[in-house]
Amino acid sequence: MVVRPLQGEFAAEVIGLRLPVDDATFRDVELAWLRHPILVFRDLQMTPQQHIAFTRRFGPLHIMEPLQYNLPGYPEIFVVSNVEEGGKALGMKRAGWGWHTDGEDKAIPNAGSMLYALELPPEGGDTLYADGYAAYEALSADVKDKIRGRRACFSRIKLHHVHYPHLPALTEEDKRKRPDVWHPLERRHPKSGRTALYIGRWACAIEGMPEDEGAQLVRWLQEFSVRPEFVYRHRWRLHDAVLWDNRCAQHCATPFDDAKYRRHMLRTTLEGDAPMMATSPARSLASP
Ligand SMILES: O=C(O)CCC(=O)C(=O)O
Ligand SMILES: [Fe+2]
Repeated sequence: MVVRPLQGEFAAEVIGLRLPVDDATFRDVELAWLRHPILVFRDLQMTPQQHIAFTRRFGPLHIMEPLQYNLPGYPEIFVVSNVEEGGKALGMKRAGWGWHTDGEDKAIPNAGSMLYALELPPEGGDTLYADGYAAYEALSADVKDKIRGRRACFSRIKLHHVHYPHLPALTEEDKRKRPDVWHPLERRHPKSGRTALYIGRWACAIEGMPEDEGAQLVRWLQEFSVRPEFVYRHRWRLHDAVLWDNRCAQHCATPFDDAKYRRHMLRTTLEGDAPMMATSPARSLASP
């Protein structure tokens, strides 16, 4: 197995990994992921069982709900796909067409996700990743002062119709299951100990700030965090699997002609921890 940088420290590719991996190899992968939040495994041959077993070594898996988009027989695998068979969608269409981190709208967001490419369109459908560590470091002292110790509100209820206009509106029960959540804007990564700017498309307000001012600062942070200098564009090759760290990186799927081409991807999702405020006393930093 060889690890080669793709863009600074942020993204790297792993060549020659064969599953299953032994403990020593897995430890190398884990260390590589801590250093490179976006890890691209090239030419990975894996069955759904192997995908699940490999991801589970990083921690407990999350089962996406409702189960309608999961691979039959494999609830741990979420299908991102525009493919239909017999008039039935095999997965979620247009998932993640907008900057976000997975699970940012939940009290316990997901630590990481691993997306595997099984069918790709000839053009479009790249995935963009934005480096939250680099964005945080690049903030001016003035903006850092403004967000220090503050949390942002992430609201599925307020923004569902904005981000998912093609999906049915939330029912009262959905809303009860997805109440607004508040997360620190300066987020300490539990393993690296580094601070990332934590923002995404479900953010809408900042605690302790008048509504207008908070909404304006959220928009400014959303735009700042995805400036081109922080972004890695992943151009998928067949059988790439990308493991990304939702605690310090946003991602965004880009459009493709989904009336004409097929794009079929399988994703496993890691459970996470409640985001930690960077200004809170450092906990002992566990090594991975
Ligand atoms: O399809 C993609 O490129 C990414 C979709 C997404 O946001 C996800 O799978 O979490
Ligand atoms: Fe996503």
